[in-house]
Amino acid sequence: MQNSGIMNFTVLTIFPEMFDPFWEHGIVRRAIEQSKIAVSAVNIRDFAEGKHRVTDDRPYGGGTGMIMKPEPLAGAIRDARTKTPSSRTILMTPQGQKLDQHLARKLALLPGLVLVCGRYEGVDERIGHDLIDDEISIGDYVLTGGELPAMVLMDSVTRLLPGTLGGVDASEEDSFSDSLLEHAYYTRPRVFEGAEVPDVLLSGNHGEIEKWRLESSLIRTFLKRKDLLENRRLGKQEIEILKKWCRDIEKILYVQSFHSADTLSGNQ
Ligand code: 4HQ
Repeated sequence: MQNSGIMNFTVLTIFPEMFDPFWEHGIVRRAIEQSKIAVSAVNIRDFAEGKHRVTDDRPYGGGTGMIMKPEPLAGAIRDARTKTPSSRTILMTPQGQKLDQHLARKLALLPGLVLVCGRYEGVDERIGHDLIDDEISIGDYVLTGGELPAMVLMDSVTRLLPGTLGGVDASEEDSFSDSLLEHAYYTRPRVFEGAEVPDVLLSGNHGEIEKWRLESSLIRTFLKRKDLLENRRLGKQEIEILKKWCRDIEKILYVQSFHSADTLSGNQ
């Protein structure tokens, strides 16, 4: 299912140094060290002409703000594509397809990504015509550049590559964590400021622990993100748990129904 080769990330940006701390920490750093990913941040300015190597210019038609000139970007994209011909070129923009776990999983199957990071008001429209394969957004808010979106994308993709999460099997991801919220987690101490860890987690009964975790995931998703449940194909066990809640709630309401005569007569 997964691509067994190395994932190649090439970022095109006028601020390549922004990526150094990202490459140098945590799971991304380890993925580079273990050759699960290869990374490079290329300065678009290196492809700009003239003494001042200008990458931006004023918009035709007037108005405030600056636009990224097409020639340096085109040069940078063509150079990156020549070096990694099987890569897909993605422009980070609020106009793109919204990044979610499903899209991250599809991207993790590709051999390489060239991520184009705009600055200023955006890039010249003509860049999109044949130099960009896809446009991706990380959400409906406006940032000052595509660098943080590119890091978000690479981070979400890197942790999906086989062997990058250290011990955790990436296929565990596929089963349900994409459309249910995580269950509650606890670590030592057993009692923290008077609050105890649920007994079942100390029981050593792995079947019961798995059941508790699924129920914890379901209740958290139900309370905080109903939309995720509504868009989900529920599993057999999940349906059983939801039905149990329904029965429990109906029992509570059934008992209440005996009080209704009192309530109607004004006797709360
Ligand atoms: N940008 N998701 C780059 C974003 C953005 C987003 C604004 C992209 C500025 C120049 N990119 N332009 N949200 O806000 O991807």
